[in-house]
Amino acid sequence: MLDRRQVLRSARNAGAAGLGAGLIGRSSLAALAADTVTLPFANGERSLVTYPGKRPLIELTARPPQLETPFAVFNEGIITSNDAFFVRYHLADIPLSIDPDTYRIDVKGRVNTPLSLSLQDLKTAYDAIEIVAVNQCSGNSRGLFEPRLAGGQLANGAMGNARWKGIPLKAILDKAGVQSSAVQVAFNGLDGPVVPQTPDFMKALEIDHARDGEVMIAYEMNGDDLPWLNGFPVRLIVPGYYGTYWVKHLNEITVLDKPLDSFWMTTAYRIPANACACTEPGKPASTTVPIGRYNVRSFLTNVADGARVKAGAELPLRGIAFDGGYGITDVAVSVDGGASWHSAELGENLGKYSFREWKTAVKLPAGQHAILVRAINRIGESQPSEPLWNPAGYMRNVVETTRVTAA
Ligand SMILES: Nc1nc2c(c(=O)[nH]1)N[C@H]1C(S)=C(S)[C@@H](COP(=O)(O)O)O[C@H]1N2
Ligand SMILES: [Mo]
Repeated sequence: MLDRRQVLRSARNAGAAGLGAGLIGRSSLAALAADTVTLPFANGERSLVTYPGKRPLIELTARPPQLETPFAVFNEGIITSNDAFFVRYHLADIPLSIDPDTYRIDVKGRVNTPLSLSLQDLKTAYDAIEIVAVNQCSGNSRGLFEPRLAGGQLANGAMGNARWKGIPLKAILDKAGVQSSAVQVAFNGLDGPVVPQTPDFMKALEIDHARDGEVMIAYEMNGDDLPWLNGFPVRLIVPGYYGTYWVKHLNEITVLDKPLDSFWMTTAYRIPANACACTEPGKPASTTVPIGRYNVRSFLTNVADGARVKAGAELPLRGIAFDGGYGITDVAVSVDGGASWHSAELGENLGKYSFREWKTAVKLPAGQHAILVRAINRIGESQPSEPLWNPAGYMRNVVETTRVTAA
């Protein structure tokens, strides 16, 4: 199944031969483009860099590579191209060479029959499924928080929407036979810390979630192999849930009879345990829970903040909206500061985990205007008009405002 052509194709995706040599540092791996961009917050100057298999993307860090998608990409369509998809890693020891022929995923722990699956097994012994789903980092838009806080200073480009093909995690767990003592399933990938003091990146899902039939092990993204930096050759897809659970270069699945005791579950990626997942700015949360589903977000993609538009003329507006898997039912636009809203037309429905396109048009008289966009999902959740705050800078979803001058 995995023939030479495919292997070559994945090598090409990953930047041809010599991956190892190339992936070591920015100086050798990423061609530094002359271009820079300035994200809309203090210290927002960034380089655009080109990694193997990627077009120029916004560099957050070089070691490990962390790349943000330039926002204009989201106006190209509701599927985010593989070469434009953002990249997030925690640990600098990322895999530099992977042999698809010997790659194995171990399934172990509280199972009746431990498994060691090859890519060939995954692709041939199980029925494939496809889901279009948004992958969004918990800290997407963190740089826009006020007061500012620590962590990757991202604008709105740490998200993307792709068609994932793979097999349901449930199929593998059923094959292995989950024991009745199971409470969680833990996931580990090939990357690791540079120093042993740093905790390895591991995540876990509750056993019922892991077996819901939608959580999947993906080996294709938008009809091609996964890009190297997005988890080649396989990653976990957790539809509707923040990217932190979407473990890349997945090679270990462990069924646990007690909750995973990992820094990345017990300390990091936790949100205040209240309805808004928020605290008073600057204040810690008294109790926290692991981050879960996406809240509702919507963006205008065809008009940039600060744009000049023609006064009195029809101004077409379009953009994207998504949520944690209930599905977007309405997107509305306001040009009077939120006093009145009018609903946009929704585009093709690629499923409840996908970006949903929206379109409408407005006419603006000469002067300064603010275009507000707000979405609502099937269970009536929407977006706050004032930003919420939490100590880790997660889950930003304020109603977005785009300022334009009509003349
Ligand atoms: N192996 C591995 N998987 C990982 C991570 C990581 O550091 N290592 N980071 C997670 C986080 S926090 C996010 S947001 C997503 C980002 O996916 P991407 O890099 O494909 O965009 O990967 C997740 N999976
Ligand atoms: Mo993330």
